[in-house]
Amino acid sequence: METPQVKYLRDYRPPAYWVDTIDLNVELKETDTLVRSTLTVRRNTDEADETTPLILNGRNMELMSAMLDGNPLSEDQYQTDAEHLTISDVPARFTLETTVKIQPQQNTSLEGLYRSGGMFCTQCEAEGFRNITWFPDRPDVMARYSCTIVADRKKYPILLSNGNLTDSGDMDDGRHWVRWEDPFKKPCYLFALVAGDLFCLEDTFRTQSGRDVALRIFVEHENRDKCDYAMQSLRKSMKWDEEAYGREYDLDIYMIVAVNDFNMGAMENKGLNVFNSKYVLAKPETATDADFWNIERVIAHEYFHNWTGNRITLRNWFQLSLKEGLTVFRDQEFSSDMTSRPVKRIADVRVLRAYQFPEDGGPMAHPVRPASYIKMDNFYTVTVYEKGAEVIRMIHRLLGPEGFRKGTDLYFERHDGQAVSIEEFVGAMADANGADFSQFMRWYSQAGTPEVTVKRAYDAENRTYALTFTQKCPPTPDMADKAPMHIPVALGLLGRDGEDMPLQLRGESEPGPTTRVLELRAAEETFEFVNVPEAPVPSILRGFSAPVRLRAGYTDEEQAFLFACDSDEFNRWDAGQNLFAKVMLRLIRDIRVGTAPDLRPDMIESFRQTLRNTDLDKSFIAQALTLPTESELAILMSESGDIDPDAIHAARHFTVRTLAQALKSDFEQVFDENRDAGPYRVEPEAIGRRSLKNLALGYLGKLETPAVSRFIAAQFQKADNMTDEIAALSVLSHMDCEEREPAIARFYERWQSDVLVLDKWFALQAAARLPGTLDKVKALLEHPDFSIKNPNKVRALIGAFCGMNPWRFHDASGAGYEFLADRVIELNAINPQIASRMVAVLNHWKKYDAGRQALMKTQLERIAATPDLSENVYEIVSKALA
Ligand code: B3K
Ligand code: ZN
Repeated sequence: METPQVKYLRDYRPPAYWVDTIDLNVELKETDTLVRSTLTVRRNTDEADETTPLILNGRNMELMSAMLDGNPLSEDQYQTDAEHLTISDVPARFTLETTVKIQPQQNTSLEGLYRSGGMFCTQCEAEGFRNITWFPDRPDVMARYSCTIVADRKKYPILLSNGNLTDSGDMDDGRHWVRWEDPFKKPCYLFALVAGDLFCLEDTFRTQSGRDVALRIFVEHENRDKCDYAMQSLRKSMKWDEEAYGREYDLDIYMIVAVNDFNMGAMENKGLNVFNSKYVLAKPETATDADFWNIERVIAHEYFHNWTGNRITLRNWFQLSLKEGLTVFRDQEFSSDMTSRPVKRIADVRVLRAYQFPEDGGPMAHPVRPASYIKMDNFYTVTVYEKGAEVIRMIHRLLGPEGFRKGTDLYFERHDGQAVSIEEFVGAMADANGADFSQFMRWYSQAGTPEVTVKRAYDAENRTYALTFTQKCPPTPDMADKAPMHIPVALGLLGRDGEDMPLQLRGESEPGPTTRVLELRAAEETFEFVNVPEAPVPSILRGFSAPVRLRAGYTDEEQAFLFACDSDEFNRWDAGQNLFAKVMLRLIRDIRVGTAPDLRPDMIESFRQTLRNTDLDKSFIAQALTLPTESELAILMSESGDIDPDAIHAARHFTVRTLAQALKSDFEQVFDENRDAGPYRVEPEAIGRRSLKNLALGYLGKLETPAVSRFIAAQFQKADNMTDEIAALSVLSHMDCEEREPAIARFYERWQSDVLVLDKWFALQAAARLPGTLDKVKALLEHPDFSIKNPNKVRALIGAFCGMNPWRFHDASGAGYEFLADRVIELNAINPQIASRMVAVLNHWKKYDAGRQALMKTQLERIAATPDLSENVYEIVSKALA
């Protein structure tokens, strides 16, 4: 294998040739699909002259013919290699027509044109269009598209592409054709094509200016009863973007197609989104509250891309966060408005800390705008997406909602129809507000999670309170020394009565609001408050105002106090999590030295008070009483030594079980009080009740008595919705009881024809804490409903075992590691994107004890030595081993 080439941001040059229009003619067949493409090409005279060749990208295709301005190119007029078509002598303007033969039926990478079940579909982002035809496959080449699709009428009655349907007709050989024209210029990664026999749910949306847009959701016929929620979510998203950002939809038709085989969540192709069916299909019997919430979120995300990503797109792939960070921020705000703001914030920060912080501290650490990559697909990361959204959130916090809106208005006005970079976005924010973001830009270029330490000093005599902040960002593989960041810290001060104090900074004539945003810019800075009547407890980083690690030096008592009364719900939750984490880290220490673990009565009491607090939102209580997971504890443990998965599991298990024993009757009562009275509804109040009820069930399950397992099995039997059904079954799945196997079997019997529900069935068995789980997972690989070619199945079975079951995966024998490496090697040949996602679990191997390190390293080396290793896997593994 040749050493893969690294691409650098600093090497970016605009294209030598523009493509103004592309007309595609795609003849779909079971074998040998033909793609004819006609490009109108124009030299970019700023970059190129008559000596500059035209270089197009392409792979896995057979060139049948090429014509320049209508004249066939002879073989000496062009060269091809595995990835390029080079034409040396071209005029300043010309048309180029190429015809290629491709094999979508053999495409298991699910990039470019491929088959999913009985249909054809495409995925072009990031660089899949080059699997369809010869083209300058880069986002700064924006062209007008037209596309004629020809296919068998019976098998593929529905033929879709971007834009508007302008013509169609029948052929006398049983085929038909449809022509689509997209009036908006776009980069090729937004091209899409779908062909199949699909059911269509139709609706319309009237925009704020009074235009009617046809909304169509296409699914396999058997799923016709599972599209309503997705449609409702789409309508809500369209309305929200008009209200929150003044953004209206621009085409007369918006289409969503659900496919079963899909590498990620969904894709925002212009006017024709293609979705993983998991984020479209739902009804109460088959989808959980979390599924409904995710559908609404992903539908919104892809819709919002129409302005942030499609109309204004990326100059190059390094700018990915320009569309992804911004669009994630937008979908987070949308979800907050649709559900509960604090609960949504808690859920988002949980993800950030559990996945992004470790990424920032590991071998794949990269800035929100990466400076280099080997394979772009490896950079669709939590850093680019979630940390990118945090960076936008900080801009929003610094400017306030109105200033932020002024900034987005200017951004849309200035750059509509362009391919731009992050500077243009931040520049519009700065210009619209007269703000200075020059230091702030370091968030885009410095990787690593900054650590903010706080020292506090109360002066009783002068009634002043000083907070001294120091910040430092740990070195990452790409950069040793980091400059200080511009960090907004939202802060409140609580008096002994638990109330917020009015805040008056030195130099101010009167107190301001009870939450203030302090802006850190230097490595060390002190802020002094005056007229502070008593020593306060500070509530720092309210709402998680910056993606940093906070070291506030709280005592247990202070944390318990904040957990009981902070008016900022995020910090209230966070105080509880920190307290529980600290308690469990101490238990881990005790367990490792052989001291009998013990849980302090005040911790149990503080837990009980929150459980029974009727003033709090139930979803919030459920979040507050979900203890940090084993993975979260592993991250914390790694800050001061090697991760010990056995001790972590033992400590957490002990904590949950002790709480369950001490609060058994409270949990039983909470369970009873929160049963659903009426039919299932997807509404915040009902979701809150279910989450609290199922939280109680989870704790009760840890009692592991025959009475409890009978009770849980009965809940499983009785459940009339998937949220309750799967909650009960997953509690049972961890229990060594006689009800377990029959329940798992019954679930299969009931749902064997629903592929999405079966994903849950696979995942739950893979996540079971029981011994023998790895053998079960291996056996399930052979199950007729499992397929290694289907990414959802891979994530459900292999992903759940390796990612959600850390205790069993990190078994000291190394069997889990060997299992993962076998699967990665197998997937490498089938679907490199999924293989590289899976192998990333091993990125943190250096954080474990010497024994496990050696075992993981052996497997990484074995993967690295695999013949025909894809660039995707190579990049992850070589960085992990470096
Ligand atoms: N833009 C797509 C992700 C494409 C991933 C390509 N490997 C989904 C999204 O973020 O909306
Ligand atoms: Zn996106």
